[in-house]
Amino acid sequence: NGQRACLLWFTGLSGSGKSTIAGLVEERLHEQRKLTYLLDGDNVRKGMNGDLGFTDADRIENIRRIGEMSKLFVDAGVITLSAFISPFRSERAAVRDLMREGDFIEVFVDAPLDTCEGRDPKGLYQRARSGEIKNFTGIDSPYERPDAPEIHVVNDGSLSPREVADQVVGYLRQRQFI
Ligand code: GGZ
Repeated sequence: NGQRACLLWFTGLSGSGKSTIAGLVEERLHEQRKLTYLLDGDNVRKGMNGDLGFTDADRIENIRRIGEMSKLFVDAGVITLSAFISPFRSERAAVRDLMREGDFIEVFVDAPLDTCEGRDPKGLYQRARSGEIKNFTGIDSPYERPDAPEIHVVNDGSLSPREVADQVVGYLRQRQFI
């Protein structure tokens, strides 16, 4: 299709808005007739990675497989948006190393833990606080903030999700991906 493909890798806490922002970026890309695919927990953890849970080892394997899968999509010329907590720097770096220089765009969706916990759309933080869910990111499992993401957006409620998504779109324009 002649388009320049890349991998937009959204990382952040549960409830930070990764999937929402990625979905809104995708809408903008579709307006430009771009071919895209959004990978997130809803379509990956239920299927391909249905055998994995949330221990450190399982998260590492989750991200490894998603990285490989994302690379295949990018090879096929698809602008790929992957939205996973991906809490560990080393695993994000490993995905970056799979990709050609410049094709990996790390998007840090930054929202304070308090804000994410306040949103708690699935009630998971509450269950983590009560001890019903173990190894919950931000509660009893670590999140390593990116040191040098290509894009750092703050999604703490001060901007609308649309405005945050358009910051990502602005980067893609500036870099002439779109
Ligand atoms: C973190 C968990 C957990 C634990 C279930 N820790 O906000 P959500 O619900 O819809 O998205 C979260 C999703 C995280 O899966 P990822 O594949 O993105 O994680 S990782 O990159 O770390 O492998 C959350 C839900 O699964 N969830 N249990 N213990 N999030």
